[in-house]
Amino acid sequence: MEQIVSKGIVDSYFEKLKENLSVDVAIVGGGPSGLVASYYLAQKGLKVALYERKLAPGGGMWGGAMMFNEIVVQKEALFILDEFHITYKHFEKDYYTLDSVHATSALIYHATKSGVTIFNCTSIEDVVFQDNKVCGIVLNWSPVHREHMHVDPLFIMAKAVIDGTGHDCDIARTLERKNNIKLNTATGKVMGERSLSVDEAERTTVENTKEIFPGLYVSGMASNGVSGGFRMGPIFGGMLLSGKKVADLIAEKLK
Ligand code: 48F
Repeated sequence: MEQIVSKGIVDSYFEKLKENLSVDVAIVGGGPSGLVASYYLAQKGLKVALYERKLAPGGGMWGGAMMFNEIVVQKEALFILDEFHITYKHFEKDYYTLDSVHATSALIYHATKSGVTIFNCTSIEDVVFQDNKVCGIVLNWSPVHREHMHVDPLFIMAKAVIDGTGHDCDIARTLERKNNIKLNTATGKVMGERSLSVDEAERTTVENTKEIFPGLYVSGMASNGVSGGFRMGPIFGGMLLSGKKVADLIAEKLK
């Protein structure tokens, strides 16, 4: 019995890992924008793997605001909530509230159900850079990073990579720091996030969602971090719409 349990887990995990050594799209970060992007890409028949450094994907969505587990979404993004069968209620004007735990778990459930493979406890520390293009990611276990262990990583090849790492825009920063290149931003560099301005930030999150270097796209708060946009706090319509936009851009490119 003990051997069956261990063998079942080891065999099926390694099968999953081997199947995903090369993917169409590798998504770094399991926040709302990354999860929504993964779902729409998988729905279009693409092979998608999502890497999350924490135990649970969901990023900044579980906690609502100040741990009040409710979030706000505006009318424009309701079609995405409907697609994920998420329940919401009207609050005021064009704004709706929803339970953040219900919403986050629904994003994860429908992403995986549509064929996305999620690798949790996995940190992406670099990209594969060939012919002046991002063509994969460099990964290791999160505890290896946390303990500063001197252990070499492995690589996953991908036709497109999404930096969905939130406020840190970790992948874009690493790419810029290591390679003396120009990003597709106003300064050619990671411009850094600005202070809070909800309306402006919600709009620019979607506008700033784009390919910032051949092979590397940004979504969600990483888009604003890279292009110098504002932060917005616990309103999530922009994050969801950004995930949908980056999926559409990549699907069009890979067609
Ligand atoms: O920050 P996060 O939720 O990303 P998002 O999709 O959404 C932002 C909102 O949650 C919120 C906001 C409001 O509207 O401003 O912050 O832009 O999730 C990013 C995820 O990426 C993971 C991190 O643990 C988090 O779950 N992550 C960050 N760096 C890495 C990573 C990395 N190098 N490798 C793997 N995962």
